[in-house]
This record gives sequence, C-alpha cells and structure tokens, in this order.
Amino acid sequence: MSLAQRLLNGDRRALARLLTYVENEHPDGEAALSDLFGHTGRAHIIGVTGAPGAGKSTLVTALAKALRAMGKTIAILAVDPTSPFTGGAILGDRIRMVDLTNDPGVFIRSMATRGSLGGLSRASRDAVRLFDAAGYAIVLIETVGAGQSEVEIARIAQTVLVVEAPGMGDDIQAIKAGILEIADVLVVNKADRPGVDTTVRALKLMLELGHPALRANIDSHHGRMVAVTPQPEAPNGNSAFWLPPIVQTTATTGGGIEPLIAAIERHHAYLRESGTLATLESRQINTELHERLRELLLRRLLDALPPHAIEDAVARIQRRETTPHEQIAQLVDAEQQPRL
Ligand SMILES: Nc1nc2c(ncn2[C@@H]2O[C@H](COP(=O)(O)OP(=O)(O)OP(=O)(O)O)[C@@H](O)[C@H]2O)c(=O)[nH]1
Ligand SMILES: [Mg+2]
Repeated sequence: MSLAQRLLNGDRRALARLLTYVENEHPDGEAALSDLFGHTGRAHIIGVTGAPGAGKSTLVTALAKALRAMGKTIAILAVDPTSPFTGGAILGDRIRMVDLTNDPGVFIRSMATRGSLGGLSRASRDAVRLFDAAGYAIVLIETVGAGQSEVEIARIAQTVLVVEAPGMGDDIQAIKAGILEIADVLVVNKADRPGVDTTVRALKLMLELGHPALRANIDSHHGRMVAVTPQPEAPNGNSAFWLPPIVQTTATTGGGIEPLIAAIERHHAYLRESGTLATLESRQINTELHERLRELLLRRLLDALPPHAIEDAVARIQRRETTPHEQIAQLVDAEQQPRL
C-alpha cells in the first residue's frame, strides 16, 4: 500500500515518513502530495507567532489540550523551534507536553529549515497539507516572530495569533507595526505577570491608530473614533470586517484559554460567513504559484548557464565594462540559446 493511502487510513508512521520526505524535498513526497491534494482544504490552520520566549509553545500546548477536551484532533508544527516541545523547556513544560504525546488525537512535529529560499514556506505548507489530508481538524503552527517567518505564516495560516507578553517592550515603537497586518487575534500571555495592563493598553492604542479595518470604520462613521472592543456588525448581522480582539492568557495554568478558543472560533466563523476564507485561499495559492515559479525558473536558468557565468558577469560589471541591466539580458539569452 502506498504511503499516501496509509496516511489516509490513519497510519501515523506513514504520516511521519511523508513529513520527512517533504522536509527533505524527496521526490516521493511530491508524488504523495499530488495523490493527497484532493483530501486537503478541511483543516482550520492556525498560526501562532510572537517574540522568543513569549510563551508560544506553552500556549499551543494549553490550546491543544483544551481543544482535545472538546473532541477535536490536533496537529502541531513547530517551525525552527528554539525551545522545542521535546527539549529545552523547563521540566514542568515537558510534563505538561507528555499528556499530549500519548494522545492518538494529537500529532506533534518540529521542523527545521535549511535557510533555503522559500524553504520554510514550502516545507511547512506541504506539512500542513499532509496533516490536513490525514484528517486533523486543527493544525497549529508555531514560528518565532522574527524577520520573514511571521510574514510567511500569514501565507499559510487562516487564523494568525500574535503572542505578546508584558515587559517585552510595551511602547508602540517596540511592538512591531507589521503585526497588525497579520494578527487576527492578539494574545497577551503571561497575564499573571505585572505590567499586563500596560501591554494591553499599548496594543489597544496601536489598533485604534493603525488598523486598516478600523480606519475604514472611522471613515464610515464620519470621522468619529469608534470603540475598539465590540466587534462591529453590519446591518445583516454579519461582521462587516474583522477587528483583532485582544485576549489575555496565562498559558502555564490554562487561564484565558477558553476565551481564546472562543475568539479563534469567532474568527473562523467570520472567515466562512463573509466569504473571506475563499478569498484568502485563492490569494495564498496565487502567492504559492508565484513563489514556486520564481524558484523553478531561477533554478532552470542557473542550471543552463555555463560555469562561472554569474561570477564573470559580476567581474565585468565591477570593471564597468557592462551594466547589470545588460548582463541580465545576456544571461537570459544564454539560457535560451540551447533550446532554440
Ligand atoms: N509566568 C508565566 N510564564 C509563562 C507563561 N507562559 C509561558 N511561560 C514561561 O515562559 C517561558 C517560555 O515559554 P515558551 O512556551 O517556551 O515560549 P516560546 O514563545 O515558545 O519560546 P520560543 O519558542 O523560544 O520563542 C517558559 O519558561 C514558560 O514556562 C505564563 O502565562 N505565565
Ligand atoms: Mg517555542
């Protein structure tokens, strides 16, 4: 029986093997993904990002436990973990995690990226598809919010949680402006620590000042600032747009996890009912096609060039014998010659 078929039959070892193939770009991985693609598109894909040490892994663990208690199956993908689920964390965290690893309704996987261009997004996107096809209702992806990874998570996830913690830089400048673009739910974790209110206030202010949805709302309310907390409703009862709620949690004790799950479910319902889910998926597929095309064409071009073609071009440009523009044209021509 093929690995893909075994995965569909619920074989965890087949899933584990295929995840390795996908991670290593093994051709059998691609083949299995083709067989499985028709079985994808059902899972709710939730991204969890935020600064190192904000409590993402602890939060993911608490979320997974609560969702399991509600009868949902969960897959967890930790991308480039610095304090992974299996080690690094303090003993208490490990003990909490053990409950999950013995549960057949949970699958946990860490994935390292090799720093290749687009490697993170391709491997994690494909891993999510394997989980999806395997029938996990919810896929939780943890990435450290540093540089590209948080942008990449927005290209894969349907609901993005941005995790903050008190004392990690509470002024507006310190909270990266980019998070508003990607956050669907803002989580202030470590709510048991002093300074939570300051962090919540800073995030609220930032939402009021900068969120595109709220700006639209201000316009439609003749320039008056509207309250941030209640989700604005359109006349037909559907949310006209989504304003990220701010939820406080204490991941270590499970505090605030229920309201967080409620917020996540509200966001999922909003995506489905407003038609945004389909738009989001089409945008994500579009981005994926562009990424893959760019990669494929670049690799094809580089493979077809004579050895040292790039280095030679660099030297000629540096000697001012030619321009980057001219060289690009020549390199592309050189690639096309053999096929004419
Ligand atoms: N007081 C308190 N500590 C917490 C809370 N959540 C997590 N921690 C602790 O914060 C530390 C970091 O937690 P992690 O869950 O590993 O954080 P992370 O964001 O996954 O860290 P990286 O993956 O390294 O970026 C651990 O010692 C946790 O026990 C919380 O709600 N309150
Ligand atoms: Mg972590």
